[in-house]
Amino acid sequence: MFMRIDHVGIACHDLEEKIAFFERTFDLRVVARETNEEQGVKEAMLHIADGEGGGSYIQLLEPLGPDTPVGKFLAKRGEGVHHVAFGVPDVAEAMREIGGRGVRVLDAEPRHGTLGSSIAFLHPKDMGGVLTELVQAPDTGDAAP
Ligand code: CMX
Ligand code: CO
Repeated sequence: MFMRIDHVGIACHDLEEKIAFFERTFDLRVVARETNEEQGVKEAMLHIADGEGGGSYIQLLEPLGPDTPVGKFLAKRGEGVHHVAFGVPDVAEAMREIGGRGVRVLDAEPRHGTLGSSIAFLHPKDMGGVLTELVQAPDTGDAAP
């Protein structure tokens, strides 16, 4: 079901400062910057590698306000790893299958993620304390295998 690690999401107070740190320290490159009002974040994706099912990234997240998932996380825990995101071939199917195994799926329907992806979250309390995201890469128009 999980094809790869799509990204690791890291919560930070200052997106530009954290981007500069990752660029100069790890030679990573920003491939997308977006504001996602629905998720309450300003974010950047830094490219790590390409694989068969799609790329893998570090996602840096700055909250749009204190009353957002990342804003609340920062207030409670400070900066650090916020979630792990797995690439799946079909997010709606993965939500159904995993939900049917007793894990709370936080989204009723897939939502819009970075770079045209479709995403959904699994409750950290049902995932060993790790907020977990499912990511279906955007349809590139290529024939599905
Ligand atoms: N990782 C692990 N545990 C987390 C967590 C996280 N990121 N966020 C919250 N928790 C824990 C809290 O520590 C708390 O545990 P305790 O009760 O033991 O203290 C519990 O979950 C409830 O936390 P809360 O602060 O009361 O927060 P809420 O219940 O209001 O919300 C969550 C938690 C996971 C349901 C909410 O953050 C959510 O819906 N997240 C999904 C959306 C999201 O995170 N979007 C931003 C990223 C967007 C992207 O990747 O594109
Ligand atoms: Co994410």
